[in-house]
Amino acid sequence: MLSTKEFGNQLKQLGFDFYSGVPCSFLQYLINYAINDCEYVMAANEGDAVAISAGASLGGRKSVVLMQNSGLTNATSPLTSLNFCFELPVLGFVSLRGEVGQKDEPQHELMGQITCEMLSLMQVQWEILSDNLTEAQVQLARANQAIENNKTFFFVVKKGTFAEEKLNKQNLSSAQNEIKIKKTTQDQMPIRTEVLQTLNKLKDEKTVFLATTGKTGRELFEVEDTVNNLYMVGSMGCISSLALGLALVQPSKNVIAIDGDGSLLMRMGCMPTNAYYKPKNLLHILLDNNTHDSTGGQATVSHNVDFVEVAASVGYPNTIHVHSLSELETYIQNWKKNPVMTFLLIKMAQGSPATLGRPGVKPPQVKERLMKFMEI
Ligand SMILES: Cc1ncc(C[n+]2csc(CCOP(=O)(O)OP(=O)(O)O)c2C)c(N)n1
Repeated sequence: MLSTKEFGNQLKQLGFDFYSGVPCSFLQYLINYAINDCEYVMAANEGDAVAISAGASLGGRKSVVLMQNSGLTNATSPLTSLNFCFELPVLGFVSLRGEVGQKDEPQHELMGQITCEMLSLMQVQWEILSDNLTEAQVQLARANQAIENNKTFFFVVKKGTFAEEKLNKQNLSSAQNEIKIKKTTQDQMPIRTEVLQTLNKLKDEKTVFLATTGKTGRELFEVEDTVNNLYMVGSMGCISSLALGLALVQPSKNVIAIDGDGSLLMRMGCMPTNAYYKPKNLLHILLDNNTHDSTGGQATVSHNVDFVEVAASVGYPNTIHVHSLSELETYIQNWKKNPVMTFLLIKMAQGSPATLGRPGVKPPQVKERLMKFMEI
């Protein structure tokens, strides 16, 4: 068995001290170590955990993600279209429930057979973690090398690998909404490009814009391609989790996540997590056009969702319905002066410029120049 403390300290010595994950009993003791001795973000699901860790990696931290192999299926979208695509590395630990030849529950049988194959298919380097500390240290050195070369690396963890590490009492803080401003008048209903033009005017030397999948990123690129922008081409639904990881590790930067209603609905479990950690330098803006506009304008169910109320009820400190572009500008300027984690909702009309291109700069370059902008 590995001494969890010694192994965790080895990880820490290599710089891995930021964790996000969802628990698995096989990883219980490593998670306990992370909660006790490191920064650990409790994600709602494994895909969010990967995106949160990727955000920390974008912010220059070596980050770890912990998950059960049943959750690897949830994490495939960010692993393949965020980490791979942007060369944003995370060090993963995935349990091997359902190991072939071992007795386990029926729901783990298939994942037990395909976990390693799935990692290989996703071009994630992986090794079965040894339960011998000397061997594990050698493996860690290889993993660290991969991370330093911007490649995600996963350890597959069998039952009984980690020795007991007690969980200290977790002191939970309570997330409380302070300001909630609901719709009070008609919405101006600008189109997306107009909203993005307004946001673009508000850029400065410490503000970064992370734009969700689809036309939001494409239009932001067209409005003006600048080094403070990231166009998250894939991993739909992960923008605010990516922003959370970044905001937590780069507290001196203003991090603005530009989300879409389809995207937020896809992974709404991120909202309580964002609210719980509530970095004051995180602004979550929702552009709600009640459609999947990027894929042809099919309706979403957002007309039935009171996002301002949802954000308030999960504990976003400020949550505001913005009726117009001028209100949007005012609230962002106020947030910059008095940062408090804020959710802004703006209702939008559907539609895009007739000739809309795609970002001409490749994701790894977008990442590199953004990191340079943040002086990482
Ligand atoms: C996991 C996943 N499912 C589906 C898609 C296809 N897709 C790309 S953008 C998009 C719509 C996004 O809708 P929304 O967030 O509301 O933004 P809008 O297009 O309205 O600006 C969809 C479904 C995808 N990229 N990834």
